[in-house]
Amino acid sequence: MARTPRRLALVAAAVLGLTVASRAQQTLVSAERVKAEFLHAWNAYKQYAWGHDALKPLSKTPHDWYGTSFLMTPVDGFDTMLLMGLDEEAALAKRLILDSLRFDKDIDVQAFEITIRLLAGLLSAYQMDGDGRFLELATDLGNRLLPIYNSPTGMPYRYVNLLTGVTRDSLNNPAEIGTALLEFGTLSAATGDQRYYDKAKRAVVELYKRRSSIDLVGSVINVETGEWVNTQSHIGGGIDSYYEYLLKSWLLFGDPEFRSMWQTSIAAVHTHLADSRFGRLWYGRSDMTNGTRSGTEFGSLHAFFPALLCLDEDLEQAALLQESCYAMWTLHGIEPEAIDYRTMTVTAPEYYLRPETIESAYYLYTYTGDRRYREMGETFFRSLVRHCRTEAGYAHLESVVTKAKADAMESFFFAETLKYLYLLFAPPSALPFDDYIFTTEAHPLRRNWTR
Ligand code: DMJ
Repeated sequence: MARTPRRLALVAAAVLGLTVASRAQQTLVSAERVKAEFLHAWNAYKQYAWGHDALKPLSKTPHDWYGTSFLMTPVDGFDTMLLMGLDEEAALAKRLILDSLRFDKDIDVQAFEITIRLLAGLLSAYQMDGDGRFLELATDLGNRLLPIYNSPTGMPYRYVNLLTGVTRDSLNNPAEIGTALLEFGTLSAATGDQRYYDKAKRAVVELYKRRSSIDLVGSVINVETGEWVNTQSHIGGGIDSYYEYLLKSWLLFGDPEFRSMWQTSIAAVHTHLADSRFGRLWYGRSDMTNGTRSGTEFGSLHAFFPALLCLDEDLEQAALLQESCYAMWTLHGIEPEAIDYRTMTVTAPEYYLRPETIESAYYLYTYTGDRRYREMGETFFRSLVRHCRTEAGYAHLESVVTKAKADAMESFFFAETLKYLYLLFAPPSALPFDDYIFTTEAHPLRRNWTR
């Protein structure tokens, strides 16, 4: 039969239809497969570490950060279960949390980690589930954390005793100082008590005021004297989420001071930290005082930045940087903790089941619809299954070069890594992106939310 143009068009349409259909199927399967892997890890936690902070997946033993449990894994993982439609598992986790989570303990905790994992987890649980007991727990925790802000500058101490309110550690970093307002501000919105918002905001403003003349911040500052102790500037661990919360605080609360602080800061980051000398776009290390380049290390924690650039609607830069992150991931088949981008060699070989590159692929896919980012997601998923899966959950890697495993499974694997991977493959209706702002631990907080 002759192939008329119309027929050719029909054949093409049929082939295209098949391709699209099989792609849709693949996509569905991938979302379901992520969910199955979540269950694999969660069931292992249930079997070997129920009621504890986390599971050590190789020894199949529980781990508690402070010798007593704050239920890190169930609290961090709860909203992921809801998003995945794992309602029975979510109900089990909820009962455990409401029956046994208590904060009146004579223990010094690291405020940053407790805020991003527990306070954020409880607040998103409250918003998504609606049970007021989540808010009671969040309020109790927020009150116990507040003494961290009682420093002469208003910038927080790193540790606080949950029972006595005694604080310690006056040397702090921008990430730990500036990553609380999404949580504390949401607590203010939920309780009507403005103190949480005001104290967390003041800490950020005080830090921002101490930026250098070229608008950069350093790595370590003394919260009692306000003096910088380390002037190295970068966007990696220890500074990363300070930038993240400048932009997200503007987007979540509409407070114009944050828009202005973000715009000034991101301009300086692009000017003094971006580095395209070695064939790709990277963000390196410079001295905050004069912008002198002092290092070419880029790590897994830097890889949140393409996501942030998407939120800033800088898609071109985001896409370029994501390609660099992908090159880092594929260097040894799974992402190292850090590389030197000048030589493309590994400087820190561990993989801690981190989410940041996956988070950025999810944002880029959401903003562009480009299949490239789902393909990246397939690589990430396959690497995780191949190198980190164990009989009892997923394990960190001691080295991405040797692939030797380490006996840990961080709660952010449940809160972030698997959530972003799932959302990358799930239909957009799984979580209407424009209605939420994700905290740094991937807990979705509702925009325009009122009690
Ligand atoms: C998480 O606890 C948070 O994303 C934090 O901001 C830094 N990174 C870890 C996961 O890698």
